[in-house]
Amino acid sequence: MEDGSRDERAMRAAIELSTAVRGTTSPNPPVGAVVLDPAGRLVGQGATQPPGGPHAEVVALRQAGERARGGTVYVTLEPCDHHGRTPPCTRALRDAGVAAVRYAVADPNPAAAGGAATLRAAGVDVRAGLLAGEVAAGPLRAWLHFARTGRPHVTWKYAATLDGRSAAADGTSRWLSGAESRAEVHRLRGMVDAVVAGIGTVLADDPRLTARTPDGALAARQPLRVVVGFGEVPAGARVLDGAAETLRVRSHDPHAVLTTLAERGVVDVLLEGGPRVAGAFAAAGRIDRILAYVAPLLLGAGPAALGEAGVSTVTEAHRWTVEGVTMRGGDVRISAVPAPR
Ligand code: AOF
Ligand code: ZN
Repeated sequence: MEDGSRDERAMRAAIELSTAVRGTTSPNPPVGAVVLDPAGRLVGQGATQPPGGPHAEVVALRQAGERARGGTVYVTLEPCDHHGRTPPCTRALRDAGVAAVRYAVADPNPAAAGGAATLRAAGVDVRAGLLAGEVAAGPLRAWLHFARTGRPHVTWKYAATLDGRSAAADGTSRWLSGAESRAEVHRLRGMVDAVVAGIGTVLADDPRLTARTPDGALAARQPLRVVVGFGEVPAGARVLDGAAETLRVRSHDPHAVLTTLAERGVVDVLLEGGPRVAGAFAAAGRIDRILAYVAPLLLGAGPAALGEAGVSTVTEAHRWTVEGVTMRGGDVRISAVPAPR
């Protein structure tokens, strides 16, 4: 077997394992690991367990047992070198007698970093950077942002028509985007730590903000539902249906909202509007990614997805870079990140 493709295949398996535990590990990163024996056979797989539980490498090494000796471990994050809630993964790797470690991205957490150097000093063949771009833009994106800034990563998701409207003149907005877009948004809700909406949206649309399967059943994992802004949530509102935990944050201020969420260990946030809250987050520079679902409809009247965001002339526009455009059924999905300044 050619080594490059074997390496990539093993790291892709680790990425899949990490993606599957997204939303269950915060404030720790969702990490994936696989172990190949000296003959290149897959002998162990693992992903980060909820906080306090073992890290990905430890889960994978336990599965591999003696078969890990002389083998290679592929892991999406540099193995930790610290004794946190669990012993260092560098020690587990040495004790297992692995010959080589391939990891994707370095650990930016100063307390845990240094794993590569420690393993090299112990005679392990260590290489960094395998599929680093995919990991940094994918499963570890939110956590890397959190580790570097101390703030949760915010994805603002919205749906709009071709003429840029997110509701009709009478306020109706249900079923703007197609089934495939909606299914994707539900999968996303099942992967993030929290879904945030403003009280205005709760009053106008009565959303549930839960993750559901296409047939309407609740997904196995639910995000924390967060309603921000002043005013009372009516007792019969669907966000209070008990299907998931709901947190009230009596503030519109993005800094206050994100500080409250960070204190609860929330790393990955999906912001679902409405226009007022989205505008406040945009004005404060607290949107880290936009996911726009543009549906091939025209309304000719009705509000836009984004409200007042501190822009009065075009030179003050917030500038974004499109990182991907894909079709979702008949809709266009645009993913964008803040333009470099
Ligand atoms: C790894 N493998 O699967 C994860 C790592 O409190 P602890 O002991 O669980 O340590 C948390 C830190 O360890 C976290 O901030 C990050 O730097 C690293 N996470 N490291 O080798 C893993 N989840
Ligand atoms: Zn570790």
